[in-house]
Amino acid sequence: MTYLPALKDTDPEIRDLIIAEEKREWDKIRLIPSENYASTAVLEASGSVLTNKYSEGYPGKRYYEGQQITDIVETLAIERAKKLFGVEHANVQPYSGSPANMAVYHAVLEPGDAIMGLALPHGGHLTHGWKVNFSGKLYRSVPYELDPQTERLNFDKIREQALQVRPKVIIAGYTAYPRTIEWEKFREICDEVGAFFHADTSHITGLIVGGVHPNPFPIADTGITTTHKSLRGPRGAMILCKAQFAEKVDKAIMPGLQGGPHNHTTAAIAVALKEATTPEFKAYAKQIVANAKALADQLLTHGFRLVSGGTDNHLILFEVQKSKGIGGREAAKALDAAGIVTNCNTVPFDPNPPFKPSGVRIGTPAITSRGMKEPEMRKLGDWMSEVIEHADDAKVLARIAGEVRELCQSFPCPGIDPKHWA
Ligand code: DSN
Repeated sequence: MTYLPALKDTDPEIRDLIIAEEKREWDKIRLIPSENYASTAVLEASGSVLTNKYSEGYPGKRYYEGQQITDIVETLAIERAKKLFGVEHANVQPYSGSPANMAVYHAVLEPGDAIMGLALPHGGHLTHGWKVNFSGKLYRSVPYELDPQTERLNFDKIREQALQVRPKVIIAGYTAYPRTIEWEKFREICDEVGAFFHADTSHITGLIVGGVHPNPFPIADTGITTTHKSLRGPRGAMILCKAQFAEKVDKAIMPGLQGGPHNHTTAAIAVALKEATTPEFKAYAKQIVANAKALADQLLTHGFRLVSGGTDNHLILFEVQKSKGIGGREAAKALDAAGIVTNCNTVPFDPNPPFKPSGVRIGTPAITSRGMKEPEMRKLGDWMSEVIEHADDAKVLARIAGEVRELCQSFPCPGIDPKHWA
């Protein structure tokens, strides 16, 4: 039977590109820590007719008629999110993580209020107050930094800064921090200075619901998560918060910031949340961390300098400029040529700018979804070392790309079936 038959008729160019992307995702080892493989069930919901319906408002309180089905879909997603996180309120409508953060700030802040998030070059996010982002322009952002010695959060320093700045909100949750986040320490500081506590768990949500990282709820006042990273759902986001913020948060999303929710995404989020309650998902979350530790150990044996010395979660950040004599961007390009997909990244106190950083960021959510385990991590560490040592040698890179492709054939990707390509 023909794969994607309607597309074959209507737009064979796009069909070919979708198949080419499926092949790329199948043949390469994908280590970008914010990426994953959505399941076939998530893809089916995401590609459904729910995309046809407008639903401004919330279940039971919509502006358009015809919500008999969408109300049930959204309620299912909300109830599953509340139960999984143990949180009083969930809004599943944000289009992605950035608008989710924006909506929370709209809900609890006024323009000019002081906010404290981790500085972007230390592993924060653009929307946590970075100067070129709306969050750094609209609010008085005073970012905190990591400790220069340990490259970890230094709660004495964060407390000292918070006592001076008196922020209205403190934000925790990161894009390049390989260590466990101690939510309760942020709570103590927030209580002392009278700040709201906002948690952005986007990267580690799969680990939290899988039971291998502490849950910020109900410690945090508000939180957001994207749904497509370690949670393995569709591209989207949710806001999770205490009941006292529910009305303000809902109003900030609609009508404050967005129009109609993407119902096909809401359905796919509901599916991902259901998948995340299974024993298989718990085992998956545990293996993500075990794989990251095994890969970190192997990189250490090859003399890599890992930021903070290792990892507790899904993510590893390593320095290459000083320790290996190659820029982060050049290293990431060489790895990609060898079939290992990563991204260059700043390291804390990086002397170089974000577009030419000194480090490389990797993570294990996607390769763990393929069933790779510790033996594959050791092989991967060896390959990565060889690539970095021979980054200019096209023959070495091509040979490793072939070996990577061969290994990948034994580890199927959720949501992709090579039989379709015949
Ligand atoms: N772009 C995401 C990441 O790669 O971490 C953060 O939004």
